[in-house]
Amino acid sequence: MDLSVVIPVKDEADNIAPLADEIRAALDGLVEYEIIFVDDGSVDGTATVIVRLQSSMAPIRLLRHATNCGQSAAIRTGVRAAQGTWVATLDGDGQNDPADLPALWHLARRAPAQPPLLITGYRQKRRDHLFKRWASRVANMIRRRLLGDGTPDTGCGLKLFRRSLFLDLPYFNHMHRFFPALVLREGGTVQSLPVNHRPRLRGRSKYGILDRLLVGIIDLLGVMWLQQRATRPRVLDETAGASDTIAAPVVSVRQ
Ligand SMILES: Nc1nc2c(ncn2[C@@H]2O[C@H](COP(=O)(O)OP(=O)(O)O)[C@@H](O)[C@H]2O)c(=O)[nH]1
Ligand SMILES: [Mg+2]
Repeated sequence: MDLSVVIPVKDEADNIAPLADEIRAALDGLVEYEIIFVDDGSVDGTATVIVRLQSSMAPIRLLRHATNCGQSAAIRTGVRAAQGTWVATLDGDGQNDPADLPALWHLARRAPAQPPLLITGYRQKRRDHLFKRWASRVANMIRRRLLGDGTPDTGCGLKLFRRSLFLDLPYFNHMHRFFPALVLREGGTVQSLPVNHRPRLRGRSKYGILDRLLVGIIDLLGVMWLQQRATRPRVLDETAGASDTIAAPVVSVRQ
């Protein structure tokens, strides 16, 4: 299968059906794909809505966490179960626009296998409250300066990458906000693509600004540590025996 669309959801019952419709409209006939909803301990009937949808609309899969474990854990569960060579992620609240998926897919298809590519959405016109937009801009600025990941918007839920790339990345809670830095650490490349962003029409935001900021500082320090400890050995051809010249391993200190 070409593509798995992984959508982490926590209490998004009213957003599931419209989102699935939009994904179908964007991808039907373009690519062989599946939709994987990862329900992360919702208590509003999200899973029931998805099961109902499965009977009328293929190919939708539902994975469930017994308790709420967070968005990164849900993405990881979805990616692990994905059958696609490529994985696209989307927020489950309808703020990302599935109509952007084809543009990401066309970019991915033209990309060489090496170095591995992460395509990440860039919400140039965010449709959130003023304070959230401001907090996000400041956080993005600090992160970009400290991590040197060259990415204007790491918080955008719309991303596309090879499944194998994700599985090579270190995992921790909230790691999905640091994809670009973690991909660069693996020797990959990151391309930002301007995408549409829409206001949340149904349901409520799950993240407070302050809690995100506080945990973000700890995560930032953790990712800086990961960058310092990165090594990327150039593995020599196994069949070459002792004949190949042994070169020093490539050590990446900072991107
Ligand atoms: N799996 C999982 N997804 C979550 C959790 N919290 C939020 N999400 C999902 O992450 C996406 C973005 O969350 P949202 O509340 O809209 O954050 P905001 O857009 O930054 O205000 C939505 O798809 C949510 O359903 C969580 O604890 N677990
Ligand atoms: Mg949202």
